Amino acid sequence: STQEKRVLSIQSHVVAGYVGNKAASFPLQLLGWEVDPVLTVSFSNHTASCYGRWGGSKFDAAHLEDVFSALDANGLLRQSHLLTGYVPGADALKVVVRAVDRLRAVNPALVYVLDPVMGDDGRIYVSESVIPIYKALLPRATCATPNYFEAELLTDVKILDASSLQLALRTFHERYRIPNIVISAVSLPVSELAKLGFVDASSLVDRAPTSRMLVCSGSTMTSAPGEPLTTVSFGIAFPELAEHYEGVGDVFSSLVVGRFPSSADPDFAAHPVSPLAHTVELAIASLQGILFKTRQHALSLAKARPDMIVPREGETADERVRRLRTVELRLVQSQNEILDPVVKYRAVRF
Ligand code: PXL
Repeated sequence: STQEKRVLSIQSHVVAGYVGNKAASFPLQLLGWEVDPVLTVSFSNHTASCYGRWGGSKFDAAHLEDVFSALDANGLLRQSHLLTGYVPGADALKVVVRAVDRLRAVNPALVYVLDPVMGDDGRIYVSESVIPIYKALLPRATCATPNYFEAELLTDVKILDASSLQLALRTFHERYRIPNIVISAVSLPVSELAKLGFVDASSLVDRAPTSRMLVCSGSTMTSAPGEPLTTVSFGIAFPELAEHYEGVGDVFSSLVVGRFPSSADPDFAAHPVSPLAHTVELAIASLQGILFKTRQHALSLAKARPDMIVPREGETADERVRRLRTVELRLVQSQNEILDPVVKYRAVRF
């Protein structure tokens, strides 16, 4: 029998810091989930350039195959939910495809949240040969959570404005028959937000006025297979932070799994936009809380550790900023924000 509220999470491991399974496990466990982590790599730290280097290895396809076949033989592939993230090689990702099919065979009601982790802001950090395999995986997923760059790679739609964002959401449903899609964040000028139905976009900016906002958007297919496509889609707009932290997307996809619509919970059916919109409002609210805590910590570190902000000899301005980027997400310190998020940014139906 299937085990409820148990998630198989196929992602990276890092010793120091919070990306991949290190970022996903704690929020999920705090929300009451059993987490079965499968590690795709075991590294010292994340691979973004701010650390200079990383140590450790990727696990190859044979290793993953061995892990999955032992789990299967022992009756341990009975999870209710599946989350996949950073899988940097094509052969390893092909093994994941077979694991998905095996999990679905055991549990036809499997909820699979696919985070097609490939890169960010124009930079790919996995082998490009994973792209066609993600395209083959998407029709097997219940929901995908690409960032805007990954959404562009998978839809061939360049997301520049309100209409291209809506086209990208629709293309996911049309091309991959995926029932739910969440594009985690697209940076749009405030003028584009009005076109998406945000009443007074400037009123959403609660910090220094800016001409750009981030929009997290989602869409659920409401038509039956074979019928003309109908969807309910939405966006949530929030101010963009100046700085960048690694692992934000991994925490986000873990919260989408952890808060995924459940027919047992009446709050989802009662949401004015859609069950998925309720999920994403809660996930964004938790992340905003985590980012606030992380930002406070970064600022106090910069004060207490002037070496992090005082220029070193021969160092460029970019290198100096990168030293601050080694600040990791404050997950352990953000338990209230994860458990009891305060929803400030609401979903608007497109
Ligand atoms: O956050 C994505 C991610 C996951 N896993 C590893 C990474 C990164 C991003 O840099 O390095 C190992």
